[in-house]
Amino acid sequence: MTDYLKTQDIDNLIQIANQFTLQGKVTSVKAFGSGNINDTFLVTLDSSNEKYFVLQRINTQVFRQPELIMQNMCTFTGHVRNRLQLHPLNRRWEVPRVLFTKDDQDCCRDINGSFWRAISFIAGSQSFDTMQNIEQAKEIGYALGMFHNLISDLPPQRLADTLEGFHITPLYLQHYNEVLAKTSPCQSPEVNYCLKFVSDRQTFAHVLENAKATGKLPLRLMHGDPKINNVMFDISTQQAVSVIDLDTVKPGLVHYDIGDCLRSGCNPAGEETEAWEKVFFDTDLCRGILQGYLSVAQEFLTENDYTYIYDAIRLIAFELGLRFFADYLAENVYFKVKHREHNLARALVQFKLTESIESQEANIRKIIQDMK
Ligand code: GN1
Ligand code: MG
Repeated sequence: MTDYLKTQDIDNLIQIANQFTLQGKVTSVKAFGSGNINDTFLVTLDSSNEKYFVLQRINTQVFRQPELIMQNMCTFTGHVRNRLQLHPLNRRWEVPRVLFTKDDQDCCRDINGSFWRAISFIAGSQSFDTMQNIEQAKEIGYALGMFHNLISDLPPQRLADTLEGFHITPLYLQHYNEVLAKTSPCQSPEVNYCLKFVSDRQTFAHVLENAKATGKLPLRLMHGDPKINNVMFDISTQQAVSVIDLDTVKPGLVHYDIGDCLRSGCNPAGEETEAWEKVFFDTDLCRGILQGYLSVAQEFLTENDYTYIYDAIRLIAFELGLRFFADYLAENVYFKVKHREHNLARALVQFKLTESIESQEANIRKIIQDMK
C-alpha cells in the first residue's frame, strides 16, 4: 500500500466501503495506521450516528484462512460483550465491533479476489507509536491485563488457529536457517552483527516452547500482537479504552503478549528508528507496564508465570529481530517495506533492544520479583 492512492483505487475503495455502510454515505476513504501486514483505511461517513469505521484488506498470503479470523472475532467480541454486561467495569472499556455488509456478511471479496472486512472505530480515541510517560505505561499494562482477564474464562479451543507457528520461536529459527542456506548475504558490518547475534542465541530460542511442552506454562488465549500502538486511549481522559487488531487472538501463551507489549512499550526510540545504535530498554517504563498489567493479571498468574516473564521480554524482542532479519534475507516477502534495507534496519533495532534487555537482566528480574 502506498500513502498516495490513485483515483481508480479510491473509486474501488469507496465501492467496497459502501458495502459495509448501512447508514449514511461514505465521504472519504484514507490510508490509516502503520500496519506491516494488512492494508488499513479509515472510512468517513456523513452519518450523525457513527462518523468513522475501519476498512481492511486482509493479507491472504499471511492469513491463509481469513474466514477463521472473522469467526474468532465474532466469538471473542460476543464473549467479552456478555462478560461486560454481566460484570460492568467502573471505567470506559470498548470492544471493536465486526461490521456486516448489506447482505449480512462479515466480509466481502472484490473482483480481484481480495478479502475485505470492516470494524468499528473506537470513538474519541487515539494510539501512540512510542510511550509518552509512565502514566501511559501503566495504562498500557492495565489494557493488556484487562484483555487477558476478559477472556480468561473462554476455553482456548473455542478459537481457531489463524496463523500457525505464530510466536513459535524455534520455527522462526528453522525458517531463518533455511533462508540463510539459500542466500549469500552481503558482508556488511550490520549483516555480520545480525548473523552473529542469532547464532549466539540458538538454544535460548526454545525457552518458552520448552516451558509450554513441559507443562510449566499453560496454553491460554492471547492477543498475539499487543504492541503499544494497538492500545487505544480516550483523547479526553488519557485512559486506555480498548485493545485493537484482533487478527491473532488465538490459543498461545500470555507470555508472548507480555513480551510483545514490553518490547514495543519500553523502546523510547520506537521500532522504526534509523538510529539503532541508540536503542535501549527503559526499565522505568517496564516497571510502569508491569504494575498496570499485574493490577489486573495477578488474579490468574501462577508462580511459574512470574518465573518466565523476564525470558518472555528478552525472547519476543529477539524473535521479532529474527523475523525481520530472515525477511530481509528472503528479500522482503512477509513484512511491507519502504526500501530494500528496511527489514535489516528493523532487525538491528530489535537486536539492540534485546542486548539492552540482557545487560539489565538483574534489574528487570528484581522489578518482577518486587511486584509479586
Ligand atoms: C506485524 O501488521 P502489524 O503491524 O499489526 C506482525 C507482528 C509484529 C509487528 C511488528 C501477523 O503486525 O507480529 O510484531 O508487525 N503481525 C503478523 O510491528 O505477523
Ligand atoms: Mg497486527
